[in-house]
Amino acid sequence: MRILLLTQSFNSLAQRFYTVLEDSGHNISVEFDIHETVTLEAVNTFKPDLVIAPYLRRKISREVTNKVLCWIVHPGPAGDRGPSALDWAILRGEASWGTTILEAIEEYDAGPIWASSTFPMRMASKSSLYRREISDAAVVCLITALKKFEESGSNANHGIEPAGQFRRKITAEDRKIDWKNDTVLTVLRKIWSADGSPGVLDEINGFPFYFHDALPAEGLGGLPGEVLGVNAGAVCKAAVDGAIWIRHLRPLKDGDGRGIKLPSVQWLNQRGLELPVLKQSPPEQIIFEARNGIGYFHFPFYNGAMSTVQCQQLRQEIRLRKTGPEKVWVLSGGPDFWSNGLHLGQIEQAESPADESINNITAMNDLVRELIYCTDKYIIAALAANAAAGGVFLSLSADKIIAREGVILNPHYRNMGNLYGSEYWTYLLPRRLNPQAARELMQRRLPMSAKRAFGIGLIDDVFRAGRDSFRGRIHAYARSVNEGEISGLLDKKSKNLAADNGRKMISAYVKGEMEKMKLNFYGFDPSYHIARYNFIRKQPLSWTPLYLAKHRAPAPENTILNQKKG
Ligand code: THG
Repeated sequence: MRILLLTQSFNSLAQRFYTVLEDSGHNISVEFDIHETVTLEAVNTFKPDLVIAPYLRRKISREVTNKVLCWIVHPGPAGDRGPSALDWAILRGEASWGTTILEAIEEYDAGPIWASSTFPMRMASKSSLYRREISDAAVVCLITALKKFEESGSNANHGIEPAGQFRRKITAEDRKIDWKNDTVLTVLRKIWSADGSPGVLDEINGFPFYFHDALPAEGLGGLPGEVLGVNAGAVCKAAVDGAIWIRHLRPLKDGDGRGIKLPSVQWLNQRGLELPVLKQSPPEQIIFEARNGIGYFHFPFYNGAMSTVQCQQLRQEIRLRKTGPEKVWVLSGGPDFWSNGLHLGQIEQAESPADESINNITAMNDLVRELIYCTDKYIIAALAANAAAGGVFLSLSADKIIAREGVILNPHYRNMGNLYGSEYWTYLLPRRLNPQAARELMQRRLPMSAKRAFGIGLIDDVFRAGRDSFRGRIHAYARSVNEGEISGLLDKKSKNLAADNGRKMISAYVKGEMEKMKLNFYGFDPSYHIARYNFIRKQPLSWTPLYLAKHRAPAPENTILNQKKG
C-alpha cells in the first residue's frame, strides 16, 4: 500500500511506524504538518491509500479526510479524547492506560475506533512511557488496524465501543506544584506528566526553572518547599512527606530563545547559587553490576546524551573493572535509550561550542578505543532501546551486538548538519559491511529497524522479546559464551586486532575522522552549528526534508540497503 505518515515531527513513534511499515513492504512517504494546503498537496501528489498520523496535534482538514482514510494515533484507551491524554493519565495516577488508532473525522478524536490496546501504568515520566508502553501498544494497534483495512477496506466494522471522555488541553496551572500541600507522589506526577516537554515551572531559591528528570529522594525531608541541597548534579527539594531529586533544569530563557535543559547544579552554579552538598545522592548514572560471572555496564544517561565528563567517567569505570574476574561484559545502556552519542545540549551552552564539540568527541573516541582494546573481555552490546549517531558506532566497538525487536537505529550522522562522524566508524563499519553498503549507510539519514540492521549485517542478532525477557535472554547468552568458547574467542579477538593494526594503524582511522570533524566544527560551512541550534532549541519545522517526503523527491536508486531480504 501507499501510506503517507502525516506528523508534527519525525519523533520516535513516527520513526517506529516508518520502519514497521517499510519492513512489511509498504510504500511510505512522510509529510510534516506544516499547513493544510501543504498536506493537501502531499495527498494529491502521493495519492496514498491511507494516511496515518502517529503524532499530530492539529486538525486534518475535511478536504483530506473526504479524500482518503486517515488514522490518528491517540495515546489513551478507547474513548478517551483530547490533546493531553497521557499527561492527564499520569497526573491522575491511572493504574492502566492504552493507545488507540481512530479514524479522523471533523470532531476531534470522535471517529470510529480501528484498534486499541491497553497496558499497566508504570511510575515514570511522560517521555519514558511514550517511548516504551505507548509506542509498543501503538504498533500492536497498527498491525491490527492494517489487517482489518486489508481484509475489509475503509468501511470495516470496528466493534470497539468507546468508553471515555474528552479532556481539554492541560495547562501549566494544572501542574503547578503546591509545596505546602503536595506529597512526594503528587509532585512527581506533576513533573512526570510534563517531562520531557514542557516541564513544570517552579523555582530554586527564587530562581525560576522548568523542572525535569525528577525522582523520589529516599531518606530526605525538610520544611515543605525547602531546598535541601545538591549532590551528583541534582538538587533536592522537600515536599510535605519527603523530598525529591531534580536532576535537570531548564531556565525560562537564556537570552537566545528557549533555555537549554542541563544538569541542575550546572544552572545553579551559573546563577551563583551555592547549596550544601548532601550525604545522600540520587541514583548513579553509571552502574557496574556483576552477576553469575557476567559484568554489566548500565549507563542510563538522560536522553541518551553522553557529555565529555560522562564519557570520561564511563571509560574510567571500564578501566577500573578490567582487572575484575568477569570475562564477558554486557553494555546495557539505559532502558529508554541505549546511547545517542554527543551531548548536544552541553555543546550548545559552552562558551565555545566548537571547542566543546572537540572535547566531547575526543572523550567518546577515548571510550571507544578503550573498548576496542579490551582484548581480555568478550563484549556484548545489548540494545534494549534505541541508539543513534555516535551511540550506534559506540555499540560497534563490541564483539557482539544484539538488539531487541522494535529497537530503532539511526546509524548515521548526517542529520546533524552533515557531520562527518568519528567514534572509529571508518574502522568499525567496514568490519561489518562491504564498502558500498558502508557508504550507503552513512548517506542514508533514515531510521532502520533492528530487524533490517540484522539483515544487512550491521548487528549480529535480534531477540524477539519484551523488555524483561530481553534481559533474561541476554544473560543466558552471555553465560553460554562465558561457559563455552570464551578463551578461543578472546584469542581470536587479540589476533584480529593485531592483524588489523598491521594492515593500517587503528589510530590512523580516528586521525582521519578528526580532520574531517575539525572542518565541521571550525570550517567555513556552519551547517553543524545551525542544525544543533535548531535541534536543541526545538525550532519549529518549516518544511519536510526530501529524504522523508519521497513524493516530492525523484525516485531513489535501487540500493543495497533498500533491497528486501528473503
Ligand atoms: N480529526 C481530525 N484531525 C485530527 C484529529 C481528529 N488531528 C489530530 C487530533 N485528532 C489529535 N487530537 C486532538 C484532540 C483535541 C485537540 C487537538 C488534538 C484540541 N486542540 C486545540 C487545543 O490544543 O487547545 C483546541 C481546538 C483547536 O485549536 O482546534 O482540542 O480526530 N480531522
